[in-house]
Amino acid sequence: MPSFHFRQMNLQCGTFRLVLNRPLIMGVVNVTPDSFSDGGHYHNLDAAVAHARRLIDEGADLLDIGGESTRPGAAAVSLEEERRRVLPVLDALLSSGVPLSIDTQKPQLMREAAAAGAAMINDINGFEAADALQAVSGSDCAICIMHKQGQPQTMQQAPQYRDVVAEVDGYLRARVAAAEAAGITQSRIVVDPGFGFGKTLEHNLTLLRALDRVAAAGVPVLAGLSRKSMIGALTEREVGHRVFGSVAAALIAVQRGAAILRVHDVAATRDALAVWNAVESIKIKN
Ligand code: HH2
Repeated sequence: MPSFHFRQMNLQCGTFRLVLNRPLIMGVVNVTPDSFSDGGHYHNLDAAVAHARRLIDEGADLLDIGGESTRPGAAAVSLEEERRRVLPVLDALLSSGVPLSIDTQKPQLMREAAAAGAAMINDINGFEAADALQAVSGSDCAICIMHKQGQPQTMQQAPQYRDVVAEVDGYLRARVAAAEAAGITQSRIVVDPGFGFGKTLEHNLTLLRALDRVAAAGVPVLAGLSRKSMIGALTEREVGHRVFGSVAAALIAVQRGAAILRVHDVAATRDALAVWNAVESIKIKN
């Protein structure tokens, strides 16, 4: 197994400095009525905060709070509504001791979240909106740059690549360069191939198998495979029954260099990583 250079990396993440000498778990907190994985479960403040605290107890190293579903066909959410969903949850969790990421495509909300204490901004749109990079460059937030092809409403209709790994890797490298040009140092940047975002099952599997090529860009890689339709297609399970398949995919991702796993099932992922970490750190006598 190759030894990945993420082991020597640190990530500046707001006031936190994360040492990436083991894979980290990012727990998903969807404050939405319609997310594909858990829509409606944690839609109000109390339920979202209680869920977030449970994920921390289960071993989440950081949390990703989102107020707009990105599943194909999801309704667009206004800035006002997304702000109303997300910022109170962020505020309530500021003292929780873990870095808080905000999952948004809206530059104005990025700005407000950074000012309110977010440690990371996660943008499935790769910070392509006008002003998105500027919205975060003056802060100390980390950024997660994700690849997608097309727009969420239609992205799964006919995704096409000549070479999915080269194209995703090339896109992410170009966006890292754009972020650096906007004043964001590499020590604040994470990249994500965007599993399920404008990709067929074959594209997703090819990317997962070759994730180390994306990791070779030298920036930590975040992988979001949890409960996704690729896991459903492979296991023939409904979304609430994809934990085993998701954990298998998460382990494959860390073996191929993922530094951060974005997951719904924190406890299960934590146990799997405990086994993986023990095997990785055992000293072999010869
Ligand atoms: N996946 C989802 C949302 N945000 N961000 C990153 N960086 N990577 C991902 O793979 C990713 C993401 C979709 O999952 P979920 O939040 O559970 O669903 P929904 O978008 O329906 O809220």
